Amino acid sequence: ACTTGSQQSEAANEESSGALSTADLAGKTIGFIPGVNDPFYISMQCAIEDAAAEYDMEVAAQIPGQFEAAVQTPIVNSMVATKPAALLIAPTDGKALEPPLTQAVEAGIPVGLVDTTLDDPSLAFTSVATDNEQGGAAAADALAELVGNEGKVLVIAFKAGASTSDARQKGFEDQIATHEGIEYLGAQINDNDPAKAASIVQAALAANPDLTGIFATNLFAAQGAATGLRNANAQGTVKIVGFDAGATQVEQLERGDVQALVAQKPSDIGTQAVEQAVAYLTGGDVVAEIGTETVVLTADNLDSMQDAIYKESC
Ligand code: T6T
Repeated sequence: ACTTGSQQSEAANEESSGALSTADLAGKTIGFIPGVNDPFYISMQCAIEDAAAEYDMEVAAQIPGQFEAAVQTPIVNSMVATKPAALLIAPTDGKALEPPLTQAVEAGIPVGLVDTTLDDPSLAFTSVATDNEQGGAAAADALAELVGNEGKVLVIAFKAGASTSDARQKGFEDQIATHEGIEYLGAQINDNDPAKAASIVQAALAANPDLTGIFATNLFAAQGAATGLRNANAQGTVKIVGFDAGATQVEQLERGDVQALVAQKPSDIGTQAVEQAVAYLTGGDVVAEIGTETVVLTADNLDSMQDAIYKESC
């Protein structure tokens, strides 16, 4: 038989790297471990399942009950024991998840990072995420405009140590510093708990009657911040820019309790991560880092942006 040089080297490559053909992927499993059960990760999982189905692959999802490294770590360990062909995970802490994920890689399971990342992401074959710093900066500009460039503003950071929370906060802080009329009160952490975000907001408002704006760094922070303002009867007076676009947040936007939402594209993250996993497993070209877009939703553009709202189920 007559093979070309490049065909020969592809065949040799396959043997040495153990790469599969796309037909070999059928019946294999992609493990998925999101940060927690919420509409952002539900939307991502739906896209992962659709993309995996293109290759007749299965998806096994194990969902932490809380956005917590201590809850997620044993889930990683039990997922590793099932030996999926690849693992896609949103690590809830940039440091704490490194040891269990290193063990996964050592057990021969390729790891792709989705949404959040590690302080050192080099163990992963790909990292697919929103540009969270840029999203935080966009939130700062939107909030500055909403408050007419004056008064005090506050950040609700959903979780210290989670890359997305830290990057959104940093992007916001760097950018708000360029708006001279605004006094930045700093960030307070709500541990992904909407009730805690509500009480942070009520206490901040009591201490600072001239509070004009809040940046809430994720879905639960924004939901809780809006509830807090409503409890204090300050909805609409103090402006909120939130991250994410779950159904409850969108209702709050429609009601005027929230003025803008930075919506991520969780489906794009999921689809691209599966494409990279397939490339990795089949010996194709893998992209180490992929950034996905955000869009800003307001009451004015909401009608034309319905596709940006996250799913509650597939
Ligand atoms: O904001 C998203 C995600 O990007 C973040 O890492 C964790 O919180 C969400 O899932 C929203 O609840």
